Amino acid sequence: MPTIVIKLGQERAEGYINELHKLDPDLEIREWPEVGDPADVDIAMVWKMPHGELAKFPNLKLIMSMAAGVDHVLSDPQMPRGIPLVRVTDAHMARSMSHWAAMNILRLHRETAHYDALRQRREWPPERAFDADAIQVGILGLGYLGSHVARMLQAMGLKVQGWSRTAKQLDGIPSFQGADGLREMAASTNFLVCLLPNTPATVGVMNAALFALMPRGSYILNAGRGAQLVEADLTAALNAGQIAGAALDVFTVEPLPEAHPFWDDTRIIMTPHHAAEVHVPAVAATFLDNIQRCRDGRPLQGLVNLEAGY
Ligand code: NDP
Ligand code: OXD
Repeated sequence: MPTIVIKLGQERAEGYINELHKLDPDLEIREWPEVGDPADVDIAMVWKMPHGELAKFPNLKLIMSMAAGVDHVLSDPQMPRGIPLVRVTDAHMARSMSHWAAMNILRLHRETAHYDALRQRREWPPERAFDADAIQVGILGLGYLGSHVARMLQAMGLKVQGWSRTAKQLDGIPSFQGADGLREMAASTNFLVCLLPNTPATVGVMNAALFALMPRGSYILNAGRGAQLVEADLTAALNAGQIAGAALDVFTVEPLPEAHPFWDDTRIIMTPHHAAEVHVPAVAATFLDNIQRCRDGRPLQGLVNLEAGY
């Protein structure tokens, strides 16, 4: 039987532990930092494990990220090398990310913050029309989540295009690659949705130069990682009217520091890294399946390409 060490950010991991024990009551699961003898541990299930801790398990055979993103593991300078890393790919998560994107595109398009403010003042504004056909979504990252989001937005009747490292064949969704492709897509996108992984190549991808290519009065949505947005460039673009509003779920520093200017900026809709939720029973079942696969030497689900960094 494998021994699993589990660490779920700031939270207790009992939800996962219960689900794993429902599936296999014999599993030995130790919640960090109560790890016992580190030499017993062969599987690590982690979200935001403090750096340096994974290196303390000499017999580790598999690392499982309890998130879709793996930057929390790969940024650990002491991450043990040569051990497979798998991540969450969960249909429930993809659906809830799609809801986050749809909700915020519509909130920004329909200017709900403005109408909420009018309501507070008991003001009944003059009639006006909102043209849904004017929405052109561009998604940065057409991977597991980005492609689900693209299809859901398309099913809502929105025009959608996307940018990724490799070309995609998604019916009715133009696919762009490379620096030229990004510029071309930005020029015809007024709702830019970021669902990229955090890698050296994606840091700062949403910056003043990119905003300047977009039509005036465009919107930015980020549920990828905070590092992909140059936050000061967003504020400057909002002040200049180049960008009309934003919806952010991820930030350079999380939790967002109390003194951060975004807190008071009503042009920015904020959610606290809650865009997508996982379905714990489904994810626990996939993790258990991966443990079995690892033991049998079969291909793993959600295997991360360590070279690409996602
Ligand atoms: P995937 O690995 O399935 O998709 C990543 C996509 O980004 C792929 O299409 C990939 O291209 C593209 N990409 C990567 N690097 C580049 C690059 N340099 N240039 C252009 N495109 C690039 O990941 P997921 O869709 O599952 O998740 C994406 C990210 O979403 C996660 O890494 C995480 O940071 C974030 N996330 C945030 C959550 C939240 O609650 N806010 C929840 C879950 C995830 P290609 O297809 O060609 O490889
Ligand atoms: C993430 C997640 O990667 O919540 O942010 O899965």
